[in-house]
Amino acid sequence: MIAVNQVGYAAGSVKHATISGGRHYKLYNSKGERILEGDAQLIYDENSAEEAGCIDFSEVDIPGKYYFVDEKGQRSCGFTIGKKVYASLFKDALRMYYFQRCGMALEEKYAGRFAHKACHCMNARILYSDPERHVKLKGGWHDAGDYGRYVTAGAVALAHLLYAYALKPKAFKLSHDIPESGNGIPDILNECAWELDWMLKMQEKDGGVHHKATSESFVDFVMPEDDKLEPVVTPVSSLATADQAAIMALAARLYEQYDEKRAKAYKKSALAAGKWLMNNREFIFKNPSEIHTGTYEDMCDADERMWAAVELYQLSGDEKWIWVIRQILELRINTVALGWADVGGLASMSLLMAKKGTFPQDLVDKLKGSWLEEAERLRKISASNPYELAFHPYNFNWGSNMQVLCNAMVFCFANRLSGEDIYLEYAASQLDYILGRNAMDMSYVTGYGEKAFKDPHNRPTVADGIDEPIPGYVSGGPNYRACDTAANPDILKGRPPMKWFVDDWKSYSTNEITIYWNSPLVYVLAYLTGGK
Ligand code: 9MR
Ligand code: 9MR
Ligand code: ZN
Repeated sequence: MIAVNQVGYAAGSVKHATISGGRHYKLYNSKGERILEGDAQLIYDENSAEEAGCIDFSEVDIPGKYYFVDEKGQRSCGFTIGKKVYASLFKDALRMYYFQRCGMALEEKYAGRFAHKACHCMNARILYSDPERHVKLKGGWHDAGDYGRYVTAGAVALAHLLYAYALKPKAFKLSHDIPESGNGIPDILNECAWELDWMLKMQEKDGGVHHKATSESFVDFVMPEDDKLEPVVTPVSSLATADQAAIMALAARLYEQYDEKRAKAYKKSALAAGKWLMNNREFIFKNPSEIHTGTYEDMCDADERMWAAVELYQLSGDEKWIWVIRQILELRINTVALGWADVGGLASMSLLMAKKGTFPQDLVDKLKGSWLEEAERLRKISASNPYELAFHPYNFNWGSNMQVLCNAMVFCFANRLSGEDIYLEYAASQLDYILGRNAMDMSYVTGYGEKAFKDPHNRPTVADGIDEPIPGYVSGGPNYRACDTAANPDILKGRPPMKWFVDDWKSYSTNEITIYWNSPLVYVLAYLTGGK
């Protein structure tokens, strides 16, 4: 088998594919002309439990369509070499957020055949603090294949999107074809405002932010407008409050130029959350026993607090936040992680993006050092296996594709810090994996690739009666600890970690979709295509 990036390779870039089950390969163009032929060197790959090798065909650079054939005569998926191979993928990866919008009818004009009525417009009940109190809570993005709305998950998705925008604004000049398009504000900001404005409603007057709003249990597989279960707002958590402080402070900076009113509201929210954090130093999080939806539980809020401090310092210039950063760094938290549970990497990224002189130089040096160390660690792992994936078998957890893409983010940002192009090559090899250069021979983005996954654990996709899924959604990916009825040790026994995946909507632990699995893809595509 020869596994390729099924979407394609950018002209002028390094181009790699992975061969297994034999070493001889031939490359053909769309006219059936043989362009290249050779033998790869095979080595054992622990992630796929196969002998496999890397094919370097970078010399082939004429725009067009191609495919490989292996020594058994098996044809690979087709792929393109071209200048703008990721343009349409990038747009659909962003339009995903429009499709996740809650509280708004998705009109045919923008949503096509996936249009549906407005959902979850009823008031929500506040749990514990004031059971009689009901609040207006329209808006936000559905978290995933379920209809929950979670502050911490939302903040992290927003962070990937907004830091990408801050780093590579040129990549975001495109219209998303959403209702706000053409209003003079970049569509990435239009889209993110849908979530940010909802997050404002999750905040109490004292600055504390409620952790999430979901029904008590997951609803069946119905369209969102048919979900009549009452939304319940769970208690304030320090995790949500710190994430809110950070993301609102960032948003206040980015929206100022375009939308003063919003920027002001975001600033107010960030400062109130910051005040709450200083008044509530001890860790607080409670997952109510009557709520059975996703918990996003996280035992440590130090990394969230550090991210908040980094952003609040840039917003307010208040020196106490430098003191907080120093205190937290004493705890030796992970300062490179970019997922929903550990956000230390978001703190570092923000601090390292700030203008020279903003933060004390010793902090800059320290965080830059850890970042480049992590990039080197990941580079060595990638360089040692034929898929050039920065993964060991134990990395295949729930949402492994997010980790793959977050590793690509680490490479991208390491390129910014060091100027070394080698990191771009490794960012691209992680992207290759997502788009088909993997042992499943599968593209993990709906609608993109000859063998793209089709059957996500996504309520609208199952309930809408349309065969095809909405394009541009990233799957969670192989999960060696899968625990659902379609993927579990009884069914997948003996499979290697890289193949512990089924394209079946019933497999929520391998094949769901989420807002924070698309966002690192957006970041990576923006970085790789957004120019200098
Ligand atoms: O649909 C739910 C999905 O969004 C969650 O990620 C997942 C894990 O919390 O749970 C899914 O719901 C399942 C529930 O946990 C168990 N019964 C079957 C539900 C739907 O497949
Ligand atoms: O993405 C989350 C993953 O890292 C966890 O292992 C998993 C189990 O706790 O939960 C995932 O988050 C789900 C959330 O709880 C509910 N909405 C769907 C999310 C993706 O499956
Ligand atoms: Zn909704």
